[in-house]
Amino acid sequence: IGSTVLGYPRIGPRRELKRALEKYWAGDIEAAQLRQMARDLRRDAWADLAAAGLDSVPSNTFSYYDQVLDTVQLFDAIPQRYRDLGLNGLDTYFAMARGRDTVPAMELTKWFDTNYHYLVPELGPGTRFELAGDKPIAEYQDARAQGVQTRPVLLGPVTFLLLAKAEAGAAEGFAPLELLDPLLDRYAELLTRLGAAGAAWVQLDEPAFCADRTDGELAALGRAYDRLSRLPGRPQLLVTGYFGDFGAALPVLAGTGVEAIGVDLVAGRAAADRIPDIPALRTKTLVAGVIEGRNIWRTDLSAAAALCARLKESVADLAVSTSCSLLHVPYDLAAETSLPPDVAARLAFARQKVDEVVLLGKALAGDDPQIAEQVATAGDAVRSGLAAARKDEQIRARIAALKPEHRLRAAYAERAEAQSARLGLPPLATTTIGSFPQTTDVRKARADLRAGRVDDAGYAERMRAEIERVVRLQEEIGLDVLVHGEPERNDMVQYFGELLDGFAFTENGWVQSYGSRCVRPPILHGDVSRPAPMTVEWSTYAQSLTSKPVKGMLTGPVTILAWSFVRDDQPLGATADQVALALRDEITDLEAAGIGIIQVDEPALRELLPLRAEDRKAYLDWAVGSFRLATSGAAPGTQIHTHLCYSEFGDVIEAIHGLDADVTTIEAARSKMEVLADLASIGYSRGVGPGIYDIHSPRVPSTDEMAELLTEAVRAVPAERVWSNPDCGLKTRGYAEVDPALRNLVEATRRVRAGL
Ligand code: THG
Ligand code: ZN
Repeated sequence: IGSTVLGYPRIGPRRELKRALEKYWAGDIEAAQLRQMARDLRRDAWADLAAAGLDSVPSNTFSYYDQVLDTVQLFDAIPQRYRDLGLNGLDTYFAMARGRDTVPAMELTKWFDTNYHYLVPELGPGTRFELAGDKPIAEYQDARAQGVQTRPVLLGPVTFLLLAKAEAGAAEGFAPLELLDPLLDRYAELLTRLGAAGAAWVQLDEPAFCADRTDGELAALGRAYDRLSRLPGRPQLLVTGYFGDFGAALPVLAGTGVEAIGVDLVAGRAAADRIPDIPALRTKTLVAGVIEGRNIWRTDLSAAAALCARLKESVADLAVSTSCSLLHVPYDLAAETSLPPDVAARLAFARQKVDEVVLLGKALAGDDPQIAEQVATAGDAVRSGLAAARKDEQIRARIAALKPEHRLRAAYAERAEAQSARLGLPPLATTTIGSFPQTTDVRKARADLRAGRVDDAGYAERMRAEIERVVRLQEEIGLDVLVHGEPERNDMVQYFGELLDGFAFTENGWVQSYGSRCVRPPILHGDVSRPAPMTVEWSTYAQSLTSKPVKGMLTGPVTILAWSFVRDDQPLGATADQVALALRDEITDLEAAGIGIIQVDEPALRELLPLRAEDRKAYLDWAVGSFRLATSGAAPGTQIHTHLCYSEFGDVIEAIHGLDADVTTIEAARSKMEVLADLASIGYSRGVGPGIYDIHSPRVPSTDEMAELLTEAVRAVPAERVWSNPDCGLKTRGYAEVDPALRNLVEATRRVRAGL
């Protein structure tokens, strides 16, 4: 295999695929034009990777939406409700991804601990897999016609089944893994066809095995690859595990007939020490993932070369690779023109990581002194770049002086009394999560500021007008706790990053989040501090307009880290504490300006939870600790809220209690208030706002429906502690939906209140 990468970005260096997809969905271009655009993007990527000097170029890493959804379609595991639409293949695919008419989309969820989201396959005892498509074969052939011999990448069969859920109505106890044998029949068919088409290698991704797995699941992995490796006429097989330590999967795979195993030696560094102790690996190729695939720092190539040289002794052959697919980093540093030079000098995006892999591969293949020199220079550059990183002695001194009481508020009973006296809110107080719809006007005002078409004063004027409109609307609707609506914010992390020292921003550093949607994560490159208040002006303006309490809105330290590219030269917890101190100062300023309720959002708390249980306590300790550091400076009479979303919270329910917020609002509308029982089971005794209106759908919920959910909530939790709110921010919705939905919410609350 030599030198390779496990995957490459596909949205297009200038988000060409995003634009083409959105045009196609809007009916502005034909399918043929979309396909042409996609083909051009794939061809450009192959040509680039081959020209860069990779020994093995991956293919089938392109997707119109998601690689898991591709696998659903490839093996014809399309849920019946989408077949019934009677659409062609491409439109059936998009119907599964986005919904169509009255048929909602398939469930979207986090891809392991990344900010990428995949569509969850739905399988049942009656699912019949067929090799219905030829995408991997067609892409292989297309690359070959272009003169590039590629290695098709497939989602592995066991991970595919482990990521799937049982379809609605499947027999109790049915687990998708029961379908392994029939699925392997189809993988065998596909591998045979790829072999016949000329593919020398195929990559099968099994990242599910970097999380804890049962003995039965490990046995299934062994059985799967034992079987596939016995297939006559097949290509050679590379099986990869990433986002952590491949753990027990490593000896299991080494015991099968696969030729190569790819390990993540960045997130799963500890695996390196066990490799020499696995005798069966001596006959295998180790694809050493030493170039980090999900962060953007240059690699210390001297250290990586030393590690590879050592591991080479224990295996038949060693190939150099990225730790995971490069899908999770932006395309090309060369597209950036405004990064501070000292920060840019420390960075490697996807294209630069390819160069690192190639150089390292050459260094390991021979003893060219010039190559060795380049590797040594790269290592020196990383070390001197780190030495020159932004340092803030003041913030370091504050961190060093922290004591346990800095993470401790007054007792909840005392706080509850002080807050109730100050705020005087009714039971089932109504509020929203913070953002209001981002109108074209608001977006245009921000764009005008960026382009210099409006000055700071003119911009502030437009923002104040919007805030006033949103405050008046909330008063008229009759909400109890108001928000300013966040018109000034692009993204809830980017906004704060732009106002803090220690962050840098890209112009084109887009990373796919799901489908056509991308994020542009800020780069947290040095010590973090807050040069000036960040939100006080907007919140106090809103408060000046009304006698109702206005909630201040901040993003918590864990979420700021989760949605940024973060320095890797100190523990995440140390960086989180620096961010927390900046937020703590912001809260002090908001309090001084008269804001009595402050929400610190942590939607990504669950996202960074380590894949392996043994690592979770350490994570939750620093995550909860940083949130408490941010919020514990608040006076007892200041009500701290937090908001969580995007996931199942069962695994972190105790940590939610540990945050010690006065009120937690949480996604619950879709899960029918189940989260309340979870909270009750651990003795959660603070305020809770179980979202009673699912904002992820354009549907306007009726008063009856919301009253029913609220009634259910007050059955589980005393009414004085229950809040009435939507389940997430409203920025992705339009007023046509938000206006009636909030009116229904207020009406439903009045009704339930009256019956208390
Ligand atoms: N911010 C960040 N990460 C996130 C979310 C977020 N990860 C989880 C979740 N929310 C992902 N959801 C989205 C939702 C919408 C968009 C991206 C991720 C989105 N992006 C715009 C696009 O692609 O057109 C670009 C936004 C922009 O112009 O800045 O709509 O909220 N960091
Ligand atoms: Zn939310």
